[in-house]
Amino acid sequence: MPRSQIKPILGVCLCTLLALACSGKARENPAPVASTASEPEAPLGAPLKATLASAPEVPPPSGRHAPAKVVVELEVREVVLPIADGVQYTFWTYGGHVPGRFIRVREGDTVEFHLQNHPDSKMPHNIDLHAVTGPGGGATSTFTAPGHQTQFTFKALMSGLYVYHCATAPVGMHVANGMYGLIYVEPRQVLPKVDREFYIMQGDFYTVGKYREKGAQPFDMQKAIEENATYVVFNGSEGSLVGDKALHAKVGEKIRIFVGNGGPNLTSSFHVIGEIFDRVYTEGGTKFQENVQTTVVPPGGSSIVEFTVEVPGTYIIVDHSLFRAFNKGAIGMLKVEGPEQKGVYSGQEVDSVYLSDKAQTSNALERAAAGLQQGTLTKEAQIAAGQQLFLGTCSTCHQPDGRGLPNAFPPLAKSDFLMADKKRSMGIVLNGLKGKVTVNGMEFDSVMPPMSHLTDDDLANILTFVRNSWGNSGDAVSSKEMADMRAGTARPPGAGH
Ligand code: HEC
Ligand SMILES: [Cu+2]
Repeated sequence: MPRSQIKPILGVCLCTLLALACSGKARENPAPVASTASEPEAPLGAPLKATLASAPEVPPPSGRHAPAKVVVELEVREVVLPIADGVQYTFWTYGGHVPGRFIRVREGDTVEFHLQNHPDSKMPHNIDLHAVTGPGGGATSTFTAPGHQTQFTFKALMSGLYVYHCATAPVGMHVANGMYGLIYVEPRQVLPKVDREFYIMQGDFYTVGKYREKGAQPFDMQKAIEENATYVVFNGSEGSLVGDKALHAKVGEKIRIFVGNGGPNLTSSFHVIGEIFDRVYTEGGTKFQENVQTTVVPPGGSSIVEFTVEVPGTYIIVDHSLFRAFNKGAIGMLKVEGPEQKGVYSGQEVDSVYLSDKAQTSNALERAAAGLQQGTLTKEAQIAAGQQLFLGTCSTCHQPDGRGLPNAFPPLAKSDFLMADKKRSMGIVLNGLKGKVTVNGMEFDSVMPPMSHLTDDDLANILTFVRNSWGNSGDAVSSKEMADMRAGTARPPGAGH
């Protein structure tokens, strides 16, 4: 806040203190509040307990026309949760999930904040709320050891959508483990009512294993320092807003999304494919911009976007830095139901290939991952997982039915070339292929890019699927075989790993 506004408040506080000391009459004469307040200060009344919400839910509007005393209780928990199918990560959370619970108060409220650190925690934590005016945003008052709780009180002087986060050293690591959330301070003049409000917060994560490498994945400090994210996701995990967990709305409804970015490193280019934001309260502040395609949300920053859904269908929510969306997890979905609006949009439904394997929450992938971990992986489970992965990875070129496209992409269905040499096919997916090949009597002279960014088990599952579909029949390819192949061949220039 501008200095010029802080001073008068400090002045008022000082006067109040003096008045208290001299007359003891402060109770009957509540201090006139701050120059920022356009309404007269009403008595706060009995304290209210804040209702918090877990993403993608947002707590209901306060509905109040006067400030109140609001009590917020937030519990820090260190929990193991999936960050992707079959990949576990130890998140440090405000309330058990990433992002932290959504807090909603009103401008002028006095917030009594309680931070609890669960006894099972291994680390001390604190909280810095960007909505707080005061040193550390609360961090200096809330250093909380495991099994302890702390308390401080602040006045929500400024309306807006604010990030809160942990500020315990190493701060970057606490934030990288998921310690962030949003607090919305409603303006005195509330925003117009909408049909649905959602909470989406982006974050980047750094694991020792590569993207989708199965099992428990520890935090990688060096990757975090280099800002080389393994995952970039909405609401704490890949797939948190996809398939069964997609957001829902009806044609004609007005949607408001409270967007946050916990970072710690990457600035989000928040975009909803096929929509234009009617209004964007840039950086979560009071002014709005209209007719916006993509809004920038920096780490430790926010944005409030509003739009009306005119046409039914599935809208894909992305960070428009697209490799993050398609190769690191930053994809969500908004499913809109209702009558067609051919005048606005006539056309095909969303292309499932484009959505790739993210279109469904994938039990097949989970089952295969669990099987691999427990040593019980069957060929059938590999085929099921491989089918899903094939749709996301290979089918754009080789086609969903494996028949390829003449003169462009060779067939995998009944491919004599594929089935003649298992090892060669493993080498092709890992390292790509270029030059003349003859498949089923047809000649191809093109380039297939290396697929080495995929994990060994994903590649093994895909090949097992391909080698046992569309009339092909062969043995399974194991993740071990793929690993040996990877270790035994130099990566060509441009390949991922
Ligand atoms: C960007 C397009 C593209 C993608 C994606 C792609 N391929 Fe290919 N693939 C090709 C092309 C082109 C060739 C032929 C290369 C040549 O002419 O030398 C090929 C050749 C092959 C061959 C050998 C020829 C045959 O038909 O038997 C196999 C096996 C194969 N691809 C499997 C896969 C698998 C499995 C995936 C997914 C992991 C995949 N490809 C992804 C374009 C692609
Ligand atoms: Cu912390």
